[in-house]
Amino acid sequence: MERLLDKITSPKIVHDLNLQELRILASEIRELILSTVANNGGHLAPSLGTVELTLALYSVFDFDNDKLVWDVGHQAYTHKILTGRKDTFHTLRTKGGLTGFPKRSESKYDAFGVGHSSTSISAALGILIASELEHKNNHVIAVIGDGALTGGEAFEALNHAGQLKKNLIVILNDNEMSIDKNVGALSEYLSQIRLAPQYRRAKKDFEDFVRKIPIANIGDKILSTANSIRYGLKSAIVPSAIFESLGFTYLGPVDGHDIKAMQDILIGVKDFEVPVLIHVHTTKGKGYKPAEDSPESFTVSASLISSPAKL
Ligand SMILES: Cc1ncc(C[n+]2csc(CCOP(=O)(O)OP(=O)(O)O)c2C)c(N)n1
Repeated sequence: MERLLDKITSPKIVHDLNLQELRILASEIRELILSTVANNGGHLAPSLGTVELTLALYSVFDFDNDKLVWDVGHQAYTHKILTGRKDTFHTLRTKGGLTGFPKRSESKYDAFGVGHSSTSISAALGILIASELEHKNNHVIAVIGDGALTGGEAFEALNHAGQLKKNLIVILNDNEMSIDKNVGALSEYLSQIRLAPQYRRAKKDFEDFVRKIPIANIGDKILSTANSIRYGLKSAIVPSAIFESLGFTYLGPVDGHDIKAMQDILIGVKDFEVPVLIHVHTTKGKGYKPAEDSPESFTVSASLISSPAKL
């Protein structure tokens, strides 16, 4: 039976796929990544985590004009597969074959050569400024992991972008992991943001409950007291503070395996006139249980040859 993947002879074809087809394509891509890494080794968990994110990006943007910049680059296997390299993907990381990272001489879709972490926002901003000087009307997107975001160069670029007020789109691929579990103040901050939707739900449940208290106005009085407490609580877990202070519009967190949710946000930010940061929450190793359970073992270059039965 012909796979959907066989029809992807150009990234533009992704535009014509409906949601169900995109989900089928996601599982075909996962199979290709797994079978290739089983033979050649590679960075499995980071790339399994970005399959849906990459498909959402390719379904919304036109990367013949728009530019996509990956950080570190070890999560870009789906990007390679969609951009004319699916038939040579079996040569990944072999002599004369495809490289494990985006490389400009390998494809016009590899906007920036990577390997070094924390460079994507800076590179994307440079590309955006250059595009404007050339009067090109294209979108520029940086995808950066929560680990790479802790690098100083990433903050220099956020600082610069916030001041320039251009439509730079930064996607924070937050899987709570660097090579191992992420640590530090920024990591703690991001986990507070991820908790924020639960906080919002809890707040609504509380308000509904109090309003149902039958004595006239008592419910409202409790609510106004609760509101002052809530503002204190909110400043402790307000989702967007750091990024908004740097001049970015913050959106999220969004489920990075929900293609539709990401498409909706990406379409929405296309014509923003300010930089935007979309916080995407993903599972490292998604779809391959051993990699989900111990993503650190599959973040560094790993071969599955020793455990083919798991495939
Ligand atoms: C300057 C630099 N330091 C260290 C590394 C090694 N390194 C490769 S991947 C990685 C973790 C990146 O974590 P994250 O950005 O969260 O991406 P994830 O693997 O979780 O998708 C690190 C530190 C590197 N590539 N460059």
